[in-house]
Amino acid sequence: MSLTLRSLSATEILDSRGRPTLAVTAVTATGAVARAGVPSGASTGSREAVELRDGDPARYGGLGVQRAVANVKGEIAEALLGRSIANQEALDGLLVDLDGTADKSRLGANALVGVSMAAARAFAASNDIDLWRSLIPEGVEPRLPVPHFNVVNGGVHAPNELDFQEFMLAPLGAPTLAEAVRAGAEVYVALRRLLAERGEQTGLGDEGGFAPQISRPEDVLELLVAAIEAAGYVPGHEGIALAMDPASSEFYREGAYHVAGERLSSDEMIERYAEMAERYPIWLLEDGLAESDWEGWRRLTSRLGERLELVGDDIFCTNPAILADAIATKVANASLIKLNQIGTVTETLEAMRLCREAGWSQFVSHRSGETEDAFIADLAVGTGCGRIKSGAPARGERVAKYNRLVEIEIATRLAYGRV
Ligand code: 2PG
Ligand code: MG
Repeated sequence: MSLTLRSLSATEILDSRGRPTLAVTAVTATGAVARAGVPSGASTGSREAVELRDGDPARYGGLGVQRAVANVKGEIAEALLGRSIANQEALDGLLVDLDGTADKSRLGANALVGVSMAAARAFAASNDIDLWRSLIPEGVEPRLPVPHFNVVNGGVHAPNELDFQEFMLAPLGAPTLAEAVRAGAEVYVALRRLLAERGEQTGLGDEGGFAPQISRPEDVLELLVAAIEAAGYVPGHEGIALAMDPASSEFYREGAYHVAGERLSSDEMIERYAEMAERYPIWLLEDGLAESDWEGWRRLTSRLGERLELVGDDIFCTNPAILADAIATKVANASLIKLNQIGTVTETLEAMRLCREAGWSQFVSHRSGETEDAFIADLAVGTGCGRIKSGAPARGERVAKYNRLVEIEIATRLAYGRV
């Protein structure tokens, strides 16, 4: 009785880009109240579960989510009220069946993921435990993840000439999560100073990183190494390493990668990454190649897989079926993990399980459009995956996740670091 759902509601709220998204509230029969905010991406994979948007040009340029809100309050609530939330798998299975489409386009993946997250949180709340504790898979040690601070933004996240979307600081050598956060924040400040000294713009992109008018990725990497040193840290695996998400599907056209005015084949792009990894302390590369370039990905993995974490985002879309294929054919060695790409907590955990069992890393991620919801911090801790990205160490919706991790560290003294 206590773990049944008494009410389920949703409202249209704003995300960090000023676009509408959903907040879903679940209340249990015992009165536990849980809320979830739904994130939204800009550089989306073509096989992501579908966000339901109203398409009414008179409201928010067609981006309203009133239909998704109505689906939560109507059809979904009708199906779920009075049901137990003790079994997340069963509940998510119900949501998937109710939607009935392969891409969750009927009720909307934004509606489904909000309900799934709120239900998971309501379950933890009604058991009086932290969310991360109720997300621990069998046999897994929870752990505080290495935060990846996105401090330079380009691609579709910023109006500059930089083709690569994200340049991240990864404090692999920090002794604790709190020290990792401090390192990220101090380098961020040093970077702003360096940019200003060089006459570069210090305006921000969608994820809170700076968006200077620099086009060559190597020039950004150079700048980051200088900023790390200027802040008194050591660049490298023992100190602060670098990570990139070029989000290369966005600059892959007619079979070629278009970077800073150059036109590169898959193999040329791979060699360019190899050179960058040689010259700079890069440890992780996400979406180095496009989602449609599976052959290129395989060659990238055989060329650099020993040396770099090669993370697939747009190419896998946190989709267990796609990941099963990819694992079998050694397309990468790691996967990005985004709840709203697949649409339920259960399927997200399933994608992570497949990766874990195959020896692939899992990199838990925010979206470029975010809310203050810090669900992903708990997800990364509970699953012990060792890696998270939530944008810059600045802006409320980004730091909400890092602050939540610090709070968990203080309360638990869990181990920090990648596994
Ligand atoms: C990405 C994400 C998050 P978006 O490409 O990894 O950083 O961007 O949410 O726009 O897909
Ligand atoms: Mg990405």
